[in-house]
Amino acid sequence: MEKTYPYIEYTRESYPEAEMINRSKEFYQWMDKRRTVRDFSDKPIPKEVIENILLAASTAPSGAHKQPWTFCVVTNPDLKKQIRAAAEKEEYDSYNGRMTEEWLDDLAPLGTNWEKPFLEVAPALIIVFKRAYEFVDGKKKNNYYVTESVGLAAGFLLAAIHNAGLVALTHTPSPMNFLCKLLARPENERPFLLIPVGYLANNTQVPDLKRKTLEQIDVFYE
Ligand code: IYR
Repeated sequence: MEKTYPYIEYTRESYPEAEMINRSKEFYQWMDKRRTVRDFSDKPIPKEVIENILLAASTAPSGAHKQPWTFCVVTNPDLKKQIRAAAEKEEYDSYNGRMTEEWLDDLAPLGTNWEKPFLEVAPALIIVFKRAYEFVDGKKKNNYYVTESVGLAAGFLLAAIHNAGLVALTHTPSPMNFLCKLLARPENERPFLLIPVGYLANNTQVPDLKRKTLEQIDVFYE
């Protein structure tokens, strides 16, 4: 049995140092414009845009190239309503007893609460599932570094959404098992993130938060 991939030539253009510095800076400044938002317009987004965003997410590296992810895209209003109801039920319990005082204190500046209107307003909800394992010919097959892989794909997904001129929220209703049932997912899939996507609503405000400085995040060993 053939066990290796065929290998193909791969080249990648590189840039003179000055251009590289410029490109890296511009990319950082463009990424820095991405903000998590909770206010979406209900304007629909073209399906082709979502498909391209998912394809971009799926270029992420993954353990043994298993690509252990499934992206469920919910645009159906009835289903969005059911997801909102189920998420709010869990969130209500979380905000009213399940979350620690410290956690609630940490969230207070963001002004979040158990109400999640964006789950109905945003034109699309992308629910990222991690595939704990696969079934191949009726046999269980392992996936590797599943959380790392799916985290990387989710990062690529957020960058692709930003690139399309759309906005997103990385939402983590907790617990989120209700999504397995509502979306009728197979037993090898676990919900990872729920990402509402859409156009930014008019007159949106975001907290004026500051990102860590380079000095706070880097340690160079030269
Ligand atoms: N999942 C809850 C609580 C929440 C938790 C964190 I950490 C946040 O950064 C924001 C919210 C919610 O969605 O409200």
